[in-house]
Amino acid sequence: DKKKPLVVVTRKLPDVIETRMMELFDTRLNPDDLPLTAAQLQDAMAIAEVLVPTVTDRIDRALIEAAGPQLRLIASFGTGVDHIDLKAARERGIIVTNTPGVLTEDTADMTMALLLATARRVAEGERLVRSGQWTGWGPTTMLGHRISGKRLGILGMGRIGSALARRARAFGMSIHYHNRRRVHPELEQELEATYWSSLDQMLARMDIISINCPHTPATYHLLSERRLKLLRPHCYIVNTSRGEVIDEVALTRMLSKGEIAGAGLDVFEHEPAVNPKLLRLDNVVLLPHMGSATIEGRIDMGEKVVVNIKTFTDGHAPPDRVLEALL
Ligand code: 8YV
Repeated sequence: DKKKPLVVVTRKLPDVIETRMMELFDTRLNPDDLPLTAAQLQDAMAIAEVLVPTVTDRIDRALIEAAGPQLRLIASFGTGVDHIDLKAARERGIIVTNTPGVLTEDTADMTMALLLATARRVAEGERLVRSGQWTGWGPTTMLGHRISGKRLGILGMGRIGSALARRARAFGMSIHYHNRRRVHPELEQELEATYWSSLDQMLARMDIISINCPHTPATYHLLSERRLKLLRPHCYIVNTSRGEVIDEVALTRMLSKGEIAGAGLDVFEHEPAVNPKLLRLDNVVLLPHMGSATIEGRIDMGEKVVVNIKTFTDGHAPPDRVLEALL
């Protein structure tokens, strides 16, 4: 009987997943639902053959270089891999996997929820009722903006971007997108999506912008101050990707000056810290990184992690290997 691989899991995962991991592997769980400190992460990487981190674990070059030689696989619980230094991992011969596909629909749903909440002032209205300050219906009170007939500009037309486009079509929006590569003509046709090779030109013509690209060195502050200034003042921004894709300081300043109409943000540049100036604005909807937070999604993600570990430790190529070049 082959020795079971030592798997260290950094966060509390759904019970069914933890049970499955305990059956299959020599698994060390983290019973406290608290992120590990860098020192604890380093200890974990000194003994683990497989590490299962999440977005809250910053696995930088120093940690990877300090890892024990037995560490062969980082099977991340999540799709975004910007918390892992992929280059350092490759140099050390460590394989990285993620969990793509299973959180596409949930994240697209949450993007739509944020888009509606922002344009139709859902959170603001809810705050008004709860505050006891609501004095009754008025023909000109709590007016938001209609979303049907509006132009949605999707930055990053991958799985989540396409799922968002399908939903937005059903809400009567017209779909525009910018991507490094134009998508397959069949997909473009299905989504009735207009491709903009120039991000700047697209930004200047949209009513709502949604960020759906990964955070990579190439997309860091892709919405820079200069680009944010291209937006028309009635434009809304929705972000369920990563905070780092937008210059949050510039965004906050422009939102407070009314140079951008509003923003729905599920992610922030320095999570879990949120710019205190954002907290004071009424034209923003702020969520605690819950785009993929469904019970079903978390179990699906866990199952993907299990399959990646099992396949790899059985000596085969894991299905969700992350290749830097494809990011
Ligand atoms: C998860 C996410 O909450 O998958 C991602 O990239 O941002 C979220 O779905 C998180 O990554 C879990 O590690």
